[in-house]
Amino acid sequence: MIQSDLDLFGGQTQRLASHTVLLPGLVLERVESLLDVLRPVLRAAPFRHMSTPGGQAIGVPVSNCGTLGWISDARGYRYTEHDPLTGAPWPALPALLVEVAAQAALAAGFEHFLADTCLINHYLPGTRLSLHQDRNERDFSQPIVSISLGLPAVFLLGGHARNEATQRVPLNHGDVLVWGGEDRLRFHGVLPIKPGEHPRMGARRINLTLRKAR
Ligand code: MD3
Ligand code: FE
Repeated sequence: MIQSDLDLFGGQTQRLASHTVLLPGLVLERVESLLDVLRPVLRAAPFRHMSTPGGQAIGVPVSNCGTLGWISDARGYRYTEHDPLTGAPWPALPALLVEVAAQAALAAGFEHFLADTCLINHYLPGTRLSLHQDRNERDFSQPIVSISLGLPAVFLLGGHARNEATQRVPLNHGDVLVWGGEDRLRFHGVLPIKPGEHPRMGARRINLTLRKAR
């Protein structure tokens, strides 16, 4: 996609850090198609709560699709080939998600991005995601692509140490965020979602993160 296409149904591309790019509204016209491919995935692998290795509940229910899925339990944070809830392989990663991820990555300057997993996060009003790094993927030179659907969120973009200052970045329905390179291991989180009702998604936010885990 070229810049002028982006402007037709999204806002201006915003560079938030050297290798972090916000593509406002990039998937707005493909939301229905995205929801169509997510429905069967979530039927086969429903959202579920996970706990940290220390035994604390994680506030954001998750699911996955792809050859691997991210999980957390007493044994740690990791990727598995099977859904621990059903024992079945994770549902296949829909081609549409792979395509959108590659397109967004390219628009952010990362060529040939081939996602093999999608982590699906479910937020209700009041849900937050505390500051963390994403370190379970094998190759940190690969970018991550995040798609936001539903209620708006304020995303916290930190530095390479937990105590560094954070930028607050609003993320809205249809926005896509891509980060990689030297930003890949930045600390990040999500402030508590404000109460509200999204006209298409209701009182929830769904975030898709497309990754190459292996
Ligand atoms: C990281 N999800 O699943 S994605 C996660 O909105 C996760 O559900 C959040 O963090 C969510 O691990 C945030 C967005 C994001 C954006 C830019 C980043 C994460 C980033 C820049 C650097 C590092
Ligand atoms: Fe993360």
